[in-house]
Amino acid sequence: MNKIAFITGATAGIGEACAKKLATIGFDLIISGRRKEKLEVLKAELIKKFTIKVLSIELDVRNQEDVEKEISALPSEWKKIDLLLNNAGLAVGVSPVQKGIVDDWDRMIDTNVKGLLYVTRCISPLMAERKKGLIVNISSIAGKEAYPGGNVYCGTKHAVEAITKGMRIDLLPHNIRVSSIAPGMVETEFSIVRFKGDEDKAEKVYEGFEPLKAEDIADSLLFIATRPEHVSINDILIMPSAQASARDVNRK
Ligand code: NDP
Ligand code: 8X3
Repeated sequence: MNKIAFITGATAGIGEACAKKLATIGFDLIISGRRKEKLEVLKAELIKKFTIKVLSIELDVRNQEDVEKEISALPSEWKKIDLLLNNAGLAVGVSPVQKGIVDDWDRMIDTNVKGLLYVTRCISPLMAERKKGLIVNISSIAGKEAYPGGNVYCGTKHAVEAITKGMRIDLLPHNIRVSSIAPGMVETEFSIVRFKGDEDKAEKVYEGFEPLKAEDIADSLLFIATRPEHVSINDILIMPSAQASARDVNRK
């Protein structure tokens, strides 16, 4: 077996780009997400292009029982996970807090915070047993700043930042490196999801400037994953050149 990476949210955007990038350096991949058809399409593409093994797991990270069941049911050779990419996540809505939709809040907290924890709880002991591993959490500029209507999404990503720091301390004796990548605006399905399928609203987010591409984030992951074992890249903040902060975007 090659090195193995487990990716959450590999059906689109950053997760999909990271799967493709890790394939170029010979990782065998466990790709997961809720949309089974998308996983199968990606798996077929990866197997066709690269000489790697790919396992796809239909998984909603919010379901703690399923997360535990699926990871403990992995064949033993697939349990030797070298890299966990905690990427699955979403923003839902931009309502100010006084008009917030509780179901949207729950989806964000359950996915971005609790889902990340459920997966980490199952995979980090496997890494600890082998005394090696790398965990990369996808944070956001929203984990460093707050912006209007960002309230709960920013809260979840601030939580990811704090959890990343805590994980790094707890996993230190087990020789497990923990990194975070915090992107500014990346054009993916993110805004379509945030605006609940309203593609016009989603397009406007990226109007008048060049946003990051999912591949740019995959390049950051590649850099982290290819450092020698004595080097830990703790934190990458990566922004479009036209974006100086969560709110400052130079639109033409
Ligand atoms: P996309 O919407 O393109 O992709 C999100 C991925 O997360 C999909 O594969 C989706 O798969 C998966 N996902 C969502 N909910 C769940 C769930 N409950 N269980 C399992 N998988 C889930 O967005 P991005 O690629 O942009 O987002 C990836 C990460 O990057 C997120 O954590 C996001 O917060 C973060 N980020 C994004 C930025 C951006 O501007 N795009 C900037 C900063 C951070 P499926 O629907 O099949 O389950
Ligand atoms: C996604 C980027 O600016 O919408 O995390 O919060 S932003």
